[in-house]
Amino acid sequence: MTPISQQPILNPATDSDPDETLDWLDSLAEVIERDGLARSEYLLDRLIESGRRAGGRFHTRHTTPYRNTVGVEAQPPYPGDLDMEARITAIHRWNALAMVSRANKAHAELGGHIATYASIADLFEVGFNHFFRGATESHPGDLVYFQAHASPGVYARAFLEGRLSEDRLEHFRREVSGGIGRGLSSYPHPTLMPDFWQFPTGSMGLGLISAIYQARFQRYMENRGIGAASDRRVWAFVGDGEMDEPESLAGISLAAREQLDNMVLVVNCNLQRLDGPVRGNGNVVQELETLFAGAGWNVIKCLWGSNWDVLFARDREGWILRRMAEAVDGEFQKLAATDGHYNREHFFSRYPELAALVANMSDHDIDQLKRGGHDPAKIYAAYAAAVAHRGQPTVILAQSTKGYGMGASGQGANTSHQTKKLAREDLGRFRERFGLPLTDTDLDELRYFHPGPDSEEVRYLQERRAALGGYVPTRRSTARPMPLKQPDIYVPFHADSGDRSISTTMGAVRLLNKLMRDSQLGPRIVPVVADEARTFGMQDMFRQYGIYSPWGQNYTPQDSEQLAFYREDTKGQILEEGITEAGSMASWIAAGTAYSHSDEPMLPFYIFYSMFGFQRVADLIWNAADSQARGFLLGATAGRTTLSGEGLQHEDGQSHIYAATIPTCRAYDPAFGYEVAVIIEDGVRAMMSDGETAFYYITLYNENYPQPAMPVGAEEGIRRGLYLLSENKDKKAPRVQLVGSGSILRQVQAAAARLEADFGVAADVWSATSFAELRKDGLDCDRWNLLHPTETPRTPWVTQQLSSRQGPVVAATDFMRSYPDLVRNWVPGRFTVLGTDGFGRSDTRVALRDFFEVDERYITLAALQSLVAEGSLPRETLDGLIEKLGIDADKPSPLA
Ligand SMILES: Cc1ncc(C[n+]2csc(CCOP(=O)(O)OP(=O)(O)O)c2C)c(N)n1
Ligand SMILES: [Mg+2]
Repeated sequence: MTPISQQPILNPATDSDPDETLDWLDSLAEVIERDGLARSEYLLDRLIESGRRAGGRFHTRHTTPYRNTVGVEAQPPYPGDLDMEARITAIHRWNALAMVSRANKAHAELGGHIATYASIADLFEVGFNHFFRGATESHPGDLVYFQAHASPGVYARAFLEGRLSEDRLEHFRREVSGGIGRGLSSYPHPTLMPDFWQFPTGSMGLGLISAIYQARFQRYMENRGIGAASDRRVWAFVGDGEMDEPESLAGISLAAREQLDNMVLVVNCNLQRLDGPVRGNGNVVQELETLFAGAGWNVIKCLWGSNWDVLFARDREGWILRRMAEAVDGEFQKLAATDGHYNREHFFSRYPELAALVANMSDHDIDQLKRGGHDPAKIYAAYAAAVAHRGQPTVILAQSTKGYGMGASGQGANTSHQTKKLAREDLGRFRERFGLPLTDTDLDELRYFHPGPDSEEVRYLQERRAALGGYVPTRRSTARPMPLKQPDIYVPFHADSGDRSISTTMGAVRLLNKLMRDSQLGPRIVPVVADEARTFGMQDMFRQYGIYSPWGQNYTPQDSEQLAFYREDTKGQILEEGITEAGSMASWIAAGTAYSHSDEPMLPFYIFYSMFGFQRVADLIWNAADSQARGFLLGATAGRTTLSGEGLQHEDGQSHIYAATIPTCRAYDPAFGYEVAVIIEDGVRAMMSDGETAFYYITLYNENYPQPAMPVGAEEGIRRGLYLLSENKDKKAPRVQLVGSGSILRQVQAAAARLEADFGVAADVWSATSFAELRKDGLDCDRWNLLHPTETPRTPWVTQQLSSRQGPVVAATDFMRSYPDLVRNWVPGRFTVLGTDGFGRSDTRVALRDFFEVDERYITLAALQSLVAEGSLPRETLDGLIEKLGIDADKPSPLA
């Protein structure tokens, strides 16, 4: 007979024959008893299979009971000195707590977190002592994505390792006042601690998606034969609350599909987030198990510590699991926040049989019952099972207690996330609980504790790290320079296109093709697309370079007869990510930082609909910048009026505004193919040869027009953001300076022609390849001038260029007016800006440019108005002008 406690609750309303149900259950119980669980699982699988053949759905649930996946019998012996490791972890716990508390004592505004590291300390430490491999000559080392706000614990460890001095701990979250480079960043930031942190994880959700695409990128490199193959692993530590971020889940099916068994994800299931429980009325562990198992991951639950083992062993009837299945996380949290007595009364006393199980235990014993995430033996068993597993990525759902050891000051409390100090009596209990050799004064003064480099603890920790290859995290901050010699590649793109009309997108794709054929640079290029390669005319690359797939191509593609067929290949170079801009960015980051994590400089080109770049994944781009990723982002089909037929959702007039917010982004809005070529050549030089920390964003258009030849000497201006494209030689005529960017530059040229022909006005035409670069230069000069008031002032490039010219300035672009407005401070004289503010809509280019008031007529109008305002033309010029230009002055405004 099945023990009553393990029987499902039979509901007569849904069970038409409870006796028959019990017969089946008894049979199953018998098989389990006689032949074991494996046999019973096998039989059930066969039953389900045959039921499905008969037409039944038989959806199986992806959950297992609320207990450890690795049973006691399968648990390997612990390879380390548990006692020693407990002492070391206790010291980290103390120093992390002291660091946050001291910082906040001195400056209450500084912030920091104690409770998160308190919950994840053991999960980190087992990794540090037994799993995370550092980079050596013979092994590239593992890649560890640390839960961001557990950073104090990682600093505390580095303090014991002798990598961070006490002075640096004192400057936690004070990265400026102590001198640049002396402080410790709040969260992992490669930009702020370039020799330490490898991966920024502080924006919740981005850590996991980045880690998954990193694991996939490692496979990609290996399959393409770049770098030596290795068993390097990617570890990611995330919070359970963080799993609600869409990006956290965005990569999980890819990881399973590509069988990324080089990936171990540890979810720190402390059941709490910032405000309260993650799933008060549910079970986050069970929910995540369903999601991950359903996606095809190997799921390992690490829920209970070793002192539960005897209870489970005694509980032959299964009362504990029954009780656990009833408890929701809100209750588990309360149990974590309370003492042994409360746990006895509220958890164990629900059933007499359950209460009997703990009858011989004192309240103190019950209080000592640990969760799996706080028991190194259980954690080790889970990690060992994870790294031994083949064919699937592994997720470890580790149950822990938020604010573990913080007592009434924060253990399991809804307020624990933001707690920055412990009450004095809780400090005392903390000392006792973790056996810390601290005096009362140490506690009162929150003194850091270092047992000394020759102490047993530090020697042990150093030996472990030495055995595992060195310190983690450690970041390689400089790239192996790639000496590139390929100017010939770019030169043909400086010529005109003759009679052919082509778009800048086409030009850029052609150039990319050429670069990929270069023997040095070619193999380093990683083209990334999110299901838009055909949109940008890249389909030929499918056959030539192949689409990466770890499976090669196990089918005959539909278009196999065609020249440019859809070719998948294990050595494929193109990352065709499908419709996931977030995934594509994560791939781009992995490739763009390969110079650091893999000592292999790679150059990713991610080409996308410009609207679905910054607008969609700006935070990942910010993360890329922090990661010091290098590469090209190509925002194609740019421009509010140039993409024309697509409308409000697709027509981008704002990405350059976003781009200008990123300090290391060099963003360009070129009009012509040669400008694209000069910018890409500059980017390749800067990022691959000179190791500059920057990435390039280039907007590309789909409007076809004849591409002119590059004016002699234009390169510097193209790179700096502005150059003179054409000059009107008429010295006597009233003069105006017309500036344009992207596809609207051609409207500017048309306006110049009309001004000359119809109004006798001389217009000089400028191409503004980057208002953002001009602005940086302007800000830089202003700053220098402000700080050096007695020295000869510096003049920004835009001022230098325009101040030698006469006449008011009019600028027009296919982006919002705030884009050219970026340079307003430094434009001498009257400056009028035309742009495409407002929601996009679909129509022809001609109609849209009229609607947004950026076609040549409006530019002409603005130029003439400026000249009249300056007195260079008579007032009468304006009479009848609107009608003459065919403009409807009372048309609806595009602004609203
Ligand atoms: C995108 C984003 N949103 C919000 C935050 C602020 N935040 C930091 S930690 C945190 C709670 C995290 O809870 P959980 O993931 O469960 O981690 P725990 O501290 O419980 O281990 C929040 C809301 C953030 N850092 N990033
Ligand atoms: Mg949490």
